[in-house]
Amino acid sequence: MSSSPLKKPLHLLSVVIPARNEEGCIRATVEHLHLELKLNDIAHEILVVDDGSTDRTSEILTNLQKSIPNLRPLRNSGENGFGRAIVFGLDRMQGDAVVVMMADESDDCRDVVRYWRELETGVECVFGSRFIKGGGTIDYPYVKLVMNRLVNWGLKAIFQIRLNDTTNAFKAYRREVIEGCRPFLAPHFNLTVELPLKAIVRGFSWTVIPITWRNRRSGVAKLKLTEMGSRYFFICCYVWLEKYFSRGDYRRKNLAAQTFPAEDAVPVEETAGLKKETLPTTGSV
Ligand SMILES: Nc1nc2c(ncn2[C@@H]2O[C@H](COP(=O)(O)OP(=O)(O)O)[C@@H](O)[C@H]2O)c(=O)[nH]1
Ligand SMILES: [Mg+2]
Repeated sequence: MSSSPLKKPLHLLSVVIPARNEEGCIRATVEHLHLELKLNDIAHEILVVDDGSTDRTSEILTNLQKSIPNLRPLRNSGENGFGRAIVFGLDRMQGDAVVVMMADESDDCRDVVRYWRELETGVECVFGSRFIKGGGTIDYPYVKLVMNRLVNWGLKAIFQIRLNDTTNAFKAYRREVIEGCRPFLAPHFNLTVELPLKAIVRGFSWTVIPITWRNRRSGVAKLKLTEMGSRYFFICCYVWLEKYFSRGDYRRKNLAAQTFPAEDAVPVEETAGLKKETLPTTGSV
């Protein structure tokens, strides 16, 4: 996708990392990320949002801040939850764009740099996919992988999108997208789908790049599919209803003033009174 001189230039990247009981890996996650961004001359702040850790996560972060001034450890004093923690960070970020990243070293810091470079071209959201050429996973638990492929296939079909890794939280957004997708309803892991689906449904531009993921080596995985299934279903229904029945009430207001050059603009097709989008993507999704 070509760059747009009209698009607001980016100066500061915020990385929001939810963390709960991650004493075994939080130091390495923050140190590696900071180093990678520094080496690539990307001005950044790292917001780690802890809400309810009972281990040394908080203490480690406070100590780490002495050597990494870009780190802002936050503690969500309200109700706990993965989604709530991320929104707590989004409410406090100072950057012009944000990458949501996990604390357990499953996401690759070099992909954060790639996200930033894509955002700099003018696109409003960058979605990584582990399931396109160039992407990959290491040690993905089999049951989760099967569920993941089924759910993502379903989302592709019902939202008519060419994105095959919607359910992964590790994605990048310009600030306008975050503001344009409020209010956020998902308090738990279901925020991982609310964010990208709403961004797409509300008309923000997006692109897909390959990313890699590896399973955690310390700590415990917190996602419980049995507890989250109905919550994912609820949030998908909510965004789907918005897409087809809200008559565009929540879509970004300045679609006509899209700052992409004509060849990159979001084509909007009128189909039986409904708006169908074909969004610009890279990769074979
Ligand atoms: N702040 C906060 N972070 C959470 C919560 N649940 C999970 N996380 C973090 O969210 C990320 C993803 O969780 P993880 O256990 O790796 O999920 P899984 O690998 O998909 O099972 C990790 O960085 C966790 O520390 C929560 O309730 N609050
Ligand atoms: Mg994980």
